[in-house]
Amino acid sequence: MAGKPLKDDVTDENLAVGPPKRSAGGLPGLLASIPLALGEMGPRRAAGTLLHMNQKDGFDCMSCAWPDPPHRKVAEFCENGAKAVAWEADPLKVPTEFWAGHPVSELKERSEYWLGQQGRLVEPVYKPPNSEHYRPVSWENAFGLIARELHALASPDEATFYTSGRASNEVAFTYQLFARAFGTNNLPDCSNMCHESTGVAMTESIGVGKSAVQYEDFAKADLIIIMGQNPGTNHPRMLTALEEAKEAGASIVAINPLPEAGLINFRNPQRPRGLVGRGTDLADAYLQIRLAGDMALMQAVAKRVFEAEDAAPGSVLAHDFLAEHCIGLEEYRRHLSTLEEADVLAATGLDSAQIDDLARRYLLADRVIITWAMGLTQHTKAVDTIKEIMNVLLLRGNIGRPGAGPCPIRGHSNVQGDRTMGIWERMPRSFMDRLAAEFDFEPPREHGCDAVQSIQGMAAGRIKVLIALGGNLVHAISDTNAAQDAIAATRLSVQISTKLNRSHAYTGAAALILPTLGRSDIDVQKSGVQFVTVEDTVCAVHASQGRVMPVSDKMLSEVAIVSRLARRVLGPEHPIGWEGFEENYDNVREHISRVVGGCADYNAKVRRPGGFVLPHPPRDERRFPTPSGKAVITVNELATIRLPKDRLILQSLRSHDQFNTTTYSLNDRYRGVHKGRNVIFVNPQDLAALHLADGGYVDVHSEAGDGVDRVLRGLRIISYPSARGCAATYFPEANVLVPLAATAQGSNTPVSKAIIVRLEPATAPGPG
Ligand SMILES: Nc1nc2c(c(=O)[nH]1)N[C@H]1C(S)=C(S)[C@@H](COP(=O)(O)OP(=O)(O)OC[C@H]3O[C@@H](n4cnc5c(=O)[nH]c(N)nc54)[C@H](O)[C@@H]3O)O[C@H]1N2
Ligand SMILES: Nc1nc2c(c(=O)[nH]1)N[C@H]1C(S)=C(S)[C@@H](COP(=O)(O)OP(=O)(O)OC[C@H]3O[C@@H](n4cnc5c(=O)[nH]c(N)nc54)[C@H](O)[C@@H]3O)O[C@H]1N2
Ligand code: SF4
Ligand SMILES: [Mo]
Repeated sequence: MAGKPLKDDVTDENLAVGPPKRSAGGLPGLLASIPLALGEMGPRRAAGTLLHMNQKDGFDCMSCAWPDPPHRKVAEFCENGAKAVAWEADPLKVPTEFWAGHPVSELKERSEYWLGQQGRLVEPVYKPPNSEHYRPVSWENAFGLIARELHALASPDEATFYTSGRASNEVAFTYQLFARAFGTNNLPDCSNMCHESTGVAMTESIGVGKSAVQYEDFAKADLIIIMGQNPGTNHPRMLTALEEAKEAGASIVAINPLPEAGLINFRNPQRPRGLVGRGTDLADAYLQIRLAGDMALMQAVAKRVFEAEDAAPGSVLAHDFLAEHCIGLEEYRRHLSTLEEADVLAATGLDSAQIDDLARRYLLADRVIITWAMGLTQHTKAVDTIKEIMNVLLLRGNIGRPGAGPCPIRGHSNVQGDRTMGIWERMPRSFMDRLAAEFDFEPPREHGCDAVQSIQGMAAGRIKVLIALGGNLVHAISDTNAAQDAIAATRLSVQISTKLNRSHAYTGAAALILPTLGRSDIDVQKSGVQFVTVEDTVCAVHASQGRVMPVSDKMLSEVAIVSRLARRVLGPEHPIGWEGFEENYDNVREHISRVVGGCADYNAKVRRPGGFVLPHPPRDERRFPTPSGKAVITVNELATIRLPKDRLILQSLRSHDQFNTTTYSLNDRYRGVHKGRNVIFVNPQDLAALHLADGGYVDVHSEAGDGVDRVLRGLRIISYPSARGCAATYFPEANVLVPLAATAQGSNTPVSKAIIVRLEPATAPGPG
């Protein structure tokens, strides 16, 4: 067996808990990334890889969707970007003997950490029905097996085609085209579990579901409000942009139930002062709001804006902007006049003075940016909450001018691009019309299934084949046990993956794993070395070219896999030029330039250093492509979660050393947790009220009211200064607690941040 010895599976026996940090970055951040990269890749591979990351001629960091600054430094990556590339560029390969030695029954018992440590997947493998073992299979046979199952379906809608947001624009376009040429719009993606609420809300409010802010706007803002987001861990280089904004005079307000280190203070590892000094204090005000309290907070701010206008008529609202560009102002004003401060205080857990202060800052600022991520999108009322953010911004014209606007910060590095390319179960008619014209076929017009609906479809026997372009659906979706059963009921599950995860253990009756090149790998096709393109969270599109020698020549690129699969399934005579797609990705991009809005001249524009920025009518020209042609100020009924006695609201979130379902290590440095993940963070006053104590162990039961006892056992309690009544634990483990049907209204996103739970002393105390 080649490579380093296998690391043992992980346990929580060495769990160590210290106080939470009050600063992010600095020397520990810098030092944390380097040994990891060296350890996984070795010094030569590590240096060659890291220095190409996020450079104009290199590859885009595969981790988060934060943009690259216009002027790049030599080392343009962060600690978590380094971890992501070290994980992907791992020279260790899963050896052929692995499959005979490890039945799926055993893989099911392994942690994500262990699975990820087995190295890169390098050969296609097949698990036949009624077998516990995968075995190597040729690429040709693998495609043949998939074609056979797809052809056996009574309708194309009996298959679902999942995508995770690391896929490039080129493969995303090819994949959606394949699914639609096959005949289905079942194109669920990770976005369904992520920023779907953002897309729905912003499209209704302003006609575009993406950030109206660009990188340069941060340094021009007077006020930046960061809601429901932990950038110190999940978008680390955003802290550099915030530091620059701060130096240019912006004030920053953080709204978060947890005191997150990265929002409090930043020690920029690229500056001497950041390495040895005390860094930059970021948040000028920190509102430790209750989970799901944000809608009430935004309404309370808006109400104060109206009161200020009443006190000084004509001087507070953006009257010209509102008259020319918006509808709904008067209904909104009337609606807010009935808002009760007591309800706001109950929902937010804040006091009036804190809200007055936020409103005062908002009114003093000429240019305001509001950013958000999963803390807002994964709630029952997520869509309405985000529409309230849009309302607040519209009242003072904070959109379509420098230094101002809504700025949802997306998750996966290319999740936004995948949507632009057509990965969506509900693409608009205009896209489908262009697709039909370009390829001379009639794509299906009925909307397809999203991620939750796909699992429900599998459980009900309506969906029989799952194909997944990356990701780890079974562990990322809510209701883990139900999801496992649903996938087990399918005839075939196919995972196109770089590394092992639980979706390779919890499979359909038959299963295939197709190993693929990652973002950092050099990709050579018939026409030569290829590059791909990606879109970041601020709509900037640019090229990404792998720089690392692939560990095996048996892996195929994602574009090659999807093109070959399409040819095999649709037949060699199929009129779409799949073969050409694989030979030269320019051929895919030619089609993109004609089908995807804003992408004319795509091949030329993505070859410019730094790429280009997609058009965004509200941002560029204050044009709002809604049905009325105006930005819509919306009326949303306030809903407050009323907690039954002795219950808590639980959110599930990311540790510092994980990427979604991938665990890099068991540490969560900023929250003071080392060598363990089975923990629950609870406010000390809540602990006292519940007669529980720090260091004890609890079973966490979720109270969905549907008669199912969903429980996560043996979590170690950490007394933690979270907002009252609001606890936290890690995703993906927490997914066992979230019923599949518990989703956000309007977006169907699982409510991963608002699970009502009961804590009981652990039935089997200690690490379980
Ligand atoms: N290193 C690393 N980077 C990542 C990822 C990763 O796993 N690891 N994942 C990527 C992906 S796909 C995504 S979507 C993003 C996720 O980025 P984040 O949204 O930052 O991720 P979470 O860890 O879910 O953190 C949610 C934050 O919102 C707060 N919060 C929770 N509920 C509420 C609420 O009701 N109101 C308010 N105001 N705050 C709330 C939590 O306390 C926490 O600080 O990160 C991306 N980047
Ligand atoms: N409870 C709870 N659940 C959540 C969330 C939460 O906050 N709480 N967050 C949700 C969010 S925001 C998201 S985005 C989803 C994430 O859901 P997914 O995107 O499905 O999950 P990931 O863990 O990002 O997928 C990781 C896997 O992708 C594969 N992979 C990595 N790189 C590549 C590549 O280049 N190509 C291919 N083909 N495969 C690759 C690897 O095999 C790896 O194991 O989870 C959601 N689920
Ligand atoms: S901020 Fe995100 S995209 Fe940038 S280097 Fe860090 S992890 Fe990668
Ligand atoms: Mo995400």
